[in-house]
Amino acid sequence: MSLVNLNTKEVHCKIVYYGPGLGGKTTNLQYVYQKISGGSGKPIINIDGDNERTLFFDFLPLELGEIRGFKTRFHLYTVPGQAFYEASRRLVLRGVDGIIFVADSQLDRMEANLESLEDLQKNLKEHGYKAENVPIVFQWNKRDLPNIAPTNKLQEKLNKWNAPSFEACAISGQGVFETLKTMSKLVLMNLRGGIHKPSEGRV
Ligand SMILES: Nc1nc2c(ncn2[C@@H]2O[C@H](COP(=O)(O)OP(=O)(O)O)[C@@H](O)[C@H]2O)c(=O)[nH]1
Ligand SMILES: [Mg+2]
Repeated sequence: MSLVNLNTKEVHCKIVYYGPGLGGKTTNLQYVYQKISGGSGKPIINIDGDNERTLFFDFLPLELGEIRGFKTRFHLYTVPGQAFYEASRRLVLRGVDGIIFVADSQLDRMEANLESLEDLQKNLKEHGYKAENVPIVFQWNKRDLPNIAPTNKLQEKLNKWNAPSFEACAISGQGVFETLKTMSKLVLMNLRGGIHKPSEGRV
C-alpha cells in the first residue's frame, strides 16, 4: 500500500493514529512534531472540511535509513474521534500502512476504547483490507491520571492479537517515540517482505 516515488527514490508510508475522541492522538502528533521540527519535519497541516478536521504531517525518520536505495518517508495522520465523523475516519484509512491505536487508560473510557476498536475493524473491512494484514501497535495513554485501568486489563480487553503495546503520557511525551518507532519498524518489515506472519502481532 506504500507509495513509491521512482523520481525521488522515496517510499511513502502512511501511519494512522486511531482511537476514541480525547484519547490523546493529536497530543502524540504534536509531541512528535515538536521534537523533530528542528530537522526535517514539515509543519502540521490542518485540513478543514465542512465541520471535519484531519491532522497530518510527514517527516523523514533518519534512523530508519533506506530500503534498496529508497528513502523511507512516513506520513502521520490522525482522525476525529466523535461518532459523527464516521466518514472521515473511514476515508483516512485508505492506503494505510500501519495503525497506532491510542487507548485512553481511564476506567470510564474503556467502553469508548472498545467502540473505537470495533469501528476500526469495521472500517478496515469496508476498504477490503484484511485486518490481520495491517500492522498495529497499541498505546495505553494517560498513565499519569488517577482511576486508570491496569495495563493487563487493557491488554485483555483490547489487544487480542498480542500486538506490541506501550504505556504513555502523551502530554509529557513518555512512550510517544517508543510507540512510533515500533510502528515504523513493523511497517518497514512489511515493506521488505518475507517477515510478515498474519498470526504475529497483527490485527
Ligand atoms: N493527563 C493527561 N492528559 C492527556 C494525555 N494525553 C492527552 N491528554 C489531554 O487529553 C485531551 C485530549 O487530547 P487530544 O490529543 O486532543 O485527543 P484526541 O481527540 O485523541 O486527538 C487534551 O486536553 C490533552 O492535553 C496524557 O497522557 N495525560
Ligand atoms: Mg484530535
